[in-house]
Amino acid sequence: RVSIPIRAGSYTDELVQTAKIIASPGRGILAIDESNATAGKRLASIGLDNTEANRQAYRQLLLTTPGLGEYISGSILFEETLYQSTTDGKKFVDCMREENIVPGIKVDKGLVPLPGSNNESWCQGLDGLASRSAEYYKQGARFAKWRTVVSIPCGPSALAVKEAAWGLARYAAISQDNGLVPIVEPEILLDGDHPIERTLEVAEKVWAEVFYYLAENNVFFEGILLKPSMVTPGAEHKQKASPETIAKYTLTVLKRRVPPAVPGIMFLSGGQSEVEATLNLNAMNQTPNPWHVSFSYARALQNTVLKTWQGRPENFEAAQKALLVRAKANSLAQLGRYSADGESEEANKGMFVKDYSY
Ligand code: 5MM
Repeated sequence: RVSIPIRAGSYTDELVQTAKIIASPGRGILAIDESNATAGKRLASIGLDNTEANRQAYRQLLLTTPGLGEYISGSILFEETLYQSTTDGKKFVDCMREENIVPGIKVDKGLVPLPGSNNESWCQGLDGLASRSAEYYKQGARFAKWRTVVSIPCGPSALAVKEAAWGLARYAAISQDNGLVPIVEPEILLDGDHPIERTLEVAEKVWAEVFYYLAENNVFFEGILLKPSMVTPGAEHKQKASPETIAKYTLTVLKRRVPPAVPGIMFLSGGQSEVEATLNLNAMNQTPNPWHVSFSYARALQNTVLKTWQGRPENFEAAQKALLVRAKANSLAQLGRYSADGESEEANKGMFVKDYSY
């Protein structure tokens, strides 16, 4: 047995095991951890009020989709959802376990302005994180997520990058101490008119700092997962990049900065259309990678589901089918076998929102 030179607390084996299940072939993460404010925006887009009952109904639709576990290995929940049940009284976490889907939990407390920076933000949530994490573990969560953002047009300033990296590293150490595999998510926002080379440069800087502080905090690399944004030109750049170019630049950054001890890279979709996000992931899996390269999409898995559902009971099954279509497409992309032939017009619509830092 290889000795472990760094601290991983008493959960070492379990963390490795959890990360392996999540990073299993042909599967990825369904991110449904929208905070209540963000969930309200999604519900408003189909004319529904932001009530607990509507949030529960929507999450029930997603989490009770028959056969979902074939393509989805984990799902990130907002705290409210972790404690909720179906209308028949079955806990959501039990529905997930039956499909071999690992329950995850968003543990950050969201973004606030970072004083002293160039209009940038930082992520809150370290206070009380150890006790909250222990409680989430008892409720059935086995992995955690902390999303912070970095803005290219705002700099990024050295202060903002350092703060983002340090916060992620402290969170990761605390999560591992409490048996949760931390997903490390420094989202580099798509905003800006810069070329892809500039995104590459910023991503290299961000990941260098993140790994520096992860190591300084004795985080156990075999027991983490990453959630990077793909390396693309800024959303307002004059030229779009092909999936092959995005894959080339993204993998270049990762190969330069991420040790192969990390088991899985689970990309966010960041406002790309459903089809774009799937094509880009597929391009990344055309050649073998040192890690499992997969998805942890929110918008790129949910957009057509929401549009199909419209909050109407008669559309419930059709919406679940729409989720399976997206989940299967991304499963194929994880295996490098996806083709966009026959994709709907809705799935091709971009979802970019300027300054997505709330
Ligand atoms: C599901 O949204 C997550 C929580 O966002 P808020 O704190 O803004 O409510 C978010 O972290 C999400 O998991 C990632 O941004 C990835 O989502 P996309 O839509 O970029 O794939």
